Amino acid sequence: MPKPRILVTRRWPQAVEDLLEQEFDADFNIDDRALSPDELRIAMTEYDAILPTVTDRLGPEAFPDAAPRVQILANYGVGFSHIDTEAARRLGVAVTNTPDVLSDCTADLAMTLLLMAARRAGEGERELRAGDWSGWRPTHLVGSKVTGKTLGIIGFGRIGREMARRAHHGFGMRILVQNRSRVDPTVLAEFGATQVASVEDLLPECDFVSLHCPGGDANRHLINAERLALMRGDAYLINTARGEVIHEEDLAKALTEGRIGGAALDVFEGEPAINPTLACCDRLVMLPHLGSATRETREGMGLRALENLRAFFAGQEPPDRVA
Ligand code: 8YV
Repeated sequence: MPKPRILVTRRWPQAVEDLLEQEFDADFNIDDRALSPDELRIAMTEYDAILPTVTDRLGPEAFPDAAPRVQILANYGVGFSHIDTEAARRLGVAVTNTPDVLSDCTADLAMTLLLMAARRAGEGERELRAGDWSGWRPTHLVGSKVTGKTLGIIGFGRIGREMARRAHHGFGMRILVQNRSRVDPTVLAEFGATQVASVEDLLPECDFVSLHCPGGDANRHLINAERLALMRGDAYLINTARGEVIHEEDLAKALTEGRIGGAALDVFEGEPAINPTLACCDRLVMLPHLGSATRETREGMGLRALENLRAFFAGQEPPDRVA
C-alpha cells in the first residue's frame, strides 16, 4: 500500500518533520510562507492529508465543490476558527487539533502579558532603547500591583484553567469565571474561582480580564465598545485567544481616551497586519502570536498532530477530532 500523501503547510520542528517523512509521503512548504485559499484548494485535490496552521485560511473558498482527495486536516494548534468545519463536514473531511500540549505555555504567556501591562514593562523597555531614561524617580512608570487583585477569565477551558492556576496559586488573585456552560464546582474550587452568569456580570468586578474563549463567528467582537465601557477605568484586558474576539478599533478608542488602564495582545484580527489604530496606543503591549512558541510545545504540537494522522490512516478514531 502506498504511504498517504501529506502536505505540511509550514516548517515544523525538525524532529517531527523527520518522523513525518519516515511514515508518510510528505511534502513540506520549503518557502515557509502562508498558502493562499487557491493553493489550499488545489492541495485538497492532490493530498490525502493537509497539516495546516493558523496562517492557512481554510474558509469556504478554500474547499472544492465536490468531495476532494484530502481526507483529514490535522491542524497544528488548538484553535481552529480558520477552518470552515461545516464545509469539511459536508465534504466528509475530518478535522483534528492539538489540545493540552500548549496549555501551559499559552497560560505562561498570558501571565507574562498581564505582568507586562500591569508593570508597564513594554513602555519601560521602549524608553530605555530610545535612550530616554532620565533616571529613577518615585513617580516614574508607576504601574498596578498584581498580587491579590481580581482576574476575570472568559472561557474556562484548558488554557483558562491554567491561567487561573498561575494567577490564584502564584499571585493570590481572586478568580471570576465566565464560561458558556456550567463549570463543575469542584473544578472551580481547585482554582479558588467563582463562576458568574455573563460577561456583563464579570467585567465591572475585575482588575484584569483575560480572554481564553474560542474565536470564530460565535465570539467575534465579544469585547466591543459597550463591554469595554463596563470595565473599570484602571482595568487591563489580556488576549491570547483570537484577535477577532476584540473589536480592535473600539479597544484603541478606549485606550487613547484613557477609559481602561491598558491592554496586552498576542493575537490580532488581521494578523500579521496590525490595525493602525492600535499601533498608536501607549498603554498597549503587543506580541507576535507567541502563545505556544517554546521548543517543547511546538514539538509537542507536532507529535500530537502526528498521532492524529497515525490513528486516522490506521482506520481508528483520531484522538482529537473536532469535526
Ligand atoms: C499556535 C494557537 O501556535 O494553538 C493555537 O490555537 O493560537 C497558537 O498557539 C497556532 O495556532 C499554530 O497554528
